[in-house]
Amino acid sequence: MILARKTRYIRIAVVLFILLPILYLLTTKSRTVLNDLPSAAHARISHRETPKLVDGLGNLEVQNESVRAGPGEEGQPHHLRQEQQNDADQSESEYGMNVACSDEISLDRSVLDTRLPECKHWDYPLNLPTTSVIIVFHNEGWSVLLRTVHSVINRSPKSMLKEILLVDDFSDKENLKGELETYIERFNGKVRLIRNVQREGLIRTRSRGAKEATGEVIVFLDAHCEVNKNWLPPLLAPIYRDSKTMTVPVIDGIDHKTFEYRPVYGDDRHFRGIFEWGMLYKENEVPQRELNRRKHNSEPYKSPTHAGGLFAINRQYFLDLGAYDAGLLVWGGENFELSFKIWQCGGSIEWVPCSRVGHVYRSFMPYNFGKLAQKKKGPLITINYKRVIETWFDDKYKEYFYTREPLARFLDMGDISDQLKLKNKLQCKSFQWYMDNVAYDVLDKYPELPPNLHFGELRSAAVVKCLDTLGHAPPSLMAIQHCHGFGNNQLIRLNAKGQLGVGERCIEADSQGIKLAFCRMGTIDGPWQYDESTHTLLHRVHKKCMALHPQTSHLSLMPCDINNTYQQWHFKEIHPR
Ligand code: UD2
Ligand code: MN
Repeated sequence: MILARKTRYIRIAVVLFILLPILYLLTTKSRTVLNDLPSAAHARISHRETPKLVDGLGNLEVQNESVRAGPGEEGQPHHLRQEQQNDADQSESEYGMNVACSDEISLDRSVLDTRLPECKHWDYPLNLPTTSVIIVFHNEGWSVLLRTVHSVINRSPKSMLKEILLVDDFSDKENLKGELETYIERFNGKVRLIRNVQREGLIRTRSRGAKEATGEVIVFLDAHCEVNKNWLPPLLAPIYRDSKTMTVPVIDGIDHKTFEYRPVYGDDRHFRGIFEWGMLYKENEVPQRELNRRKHNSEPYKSPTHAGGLFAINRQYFLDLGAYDAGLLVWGGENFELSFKIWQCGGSIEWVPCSRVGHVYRSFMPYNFGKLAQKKKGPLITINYKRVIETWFDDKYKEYFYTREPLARFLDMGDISDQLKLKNKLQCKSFQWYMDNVAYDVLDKYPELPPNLHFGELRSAAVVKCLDTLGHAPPSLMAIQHCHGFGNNQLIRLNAKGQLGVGERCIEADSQGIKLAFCRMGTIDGPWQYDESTHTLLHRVHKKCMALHPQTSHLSLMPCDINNTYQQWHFKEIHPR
């Protein structure tokens, strides 16, 4: 009897011994904070399992994040006092953003959670790959750069964040020199700093960062970002399942004057990266065909390209792709190079709605391109585009680029034989394959371009002056100016379907005069007809001709008079200088 009771006690003790730790684990799970995850050994979710949408909160959601008070918390705008206006103006002209405002906001401020509500309910694998976050910078504002660092430290799971690698692209601001080394000591080695010994530009600097990084995955961020809640696991999960997938967070806006953190899209619509034929980056609503492939609205979707700055990729895969083409200089086009390379050579790009990162879009570019640009003839960004399209486009598509950017034909792009060798070695697919299978929405928005009949300056026969946009944004009146021969705002194109334009903009006419306008989406034609013998420009709809007012220099449509020199125009081809 006594013995029986004793064994019952032992049994109860054994059951409790087993049950209590389980109970403990279950209750503490809801207290898990992002920075304090169970180690991989305890992970319930296996290696390459697909993330699951769960009823409760997802396994990596932070609960009860402490609420702080102070300027800019929750991503609210911060307004400086009237007497600080000078500091604000000064820093805006130095950095293209109000660093004086940023200086008053905590480096650890909270941001608005801009994710779809569903995003909180994903269970991600707990043993995702280790990550190096690479931040390249050139003369960035101190508090802006460091808030980027702090936000990554604060909002990334410790077990996944191997390091933050800061790569200084030869900044010359004093505080970014010795002081920065001292500051990052507080992160006990988690934040590493390396410096270029000469200016390399952001593209080469990123490639260097990738080589120096030690994480399995690398994530690039601009030096003026703030990552949002639980931003990292959703970026890593698709890469863990397929190391040839590159992932891109959705980029929210941080106001360059007030540092307000704003969601980029108000509702749950999704956009993806495309381009027009002059290689301007564009975003387009994700086609239904792509949306339908997914089960949940917060799941990643495929995208032809990306804006450039913010993305995650398996480090070895990036290096196997040759990192960025080392012939691309300073800024621009590297986003396309990497995108075409990935897609055409067997990888894929996914945008991840549940990963949000804020980025400060500056009012202007505060740095110049340094010595790297001086060595080059012609605009450096167009040279970059030319390298990219000459490597990755098929001939038919190259023509669209040269039709939109006629001067690019004459630019020296340097040697691309290494790029072509790589393309061959990796047995990459054609651009036509990419257009048919990946970027199938590009031609809907930007149809194939008819060839140009003329491009160059459009000179008046009456005065030695040229049509000029004055750099104004459309809609705006066109003007007449001294001909400078550099193209730019005076580079006018007329295509075989009567479209007169400057760059991606169109020249139209109404009762106010001759105007620069947005070309209607998807249109490649226009109302103009140039008469090669009389040199008049007829507007076929209004049945009048482009005319210059002899006294006011105003441009408008007038009843055609072929003998009036103020209605006669000559295209003069120009070559880049
Ligand atoms: C966009 C991208 C940017 C890059 C660029 C095209 C986003 C949000 N931003 O322009 O990442 O892809 O397009 O190349 O998608 N920097 C250097 N050395 C330089 C110049 C810049 O290290 O010579 C740094 C700079 O401090 C910043 C980063 O590179 O951290 C990107 O430069 P940006 O912010 O001027 O480029 P952005 O956002 O206008
Ligand atoms: Mn930027």
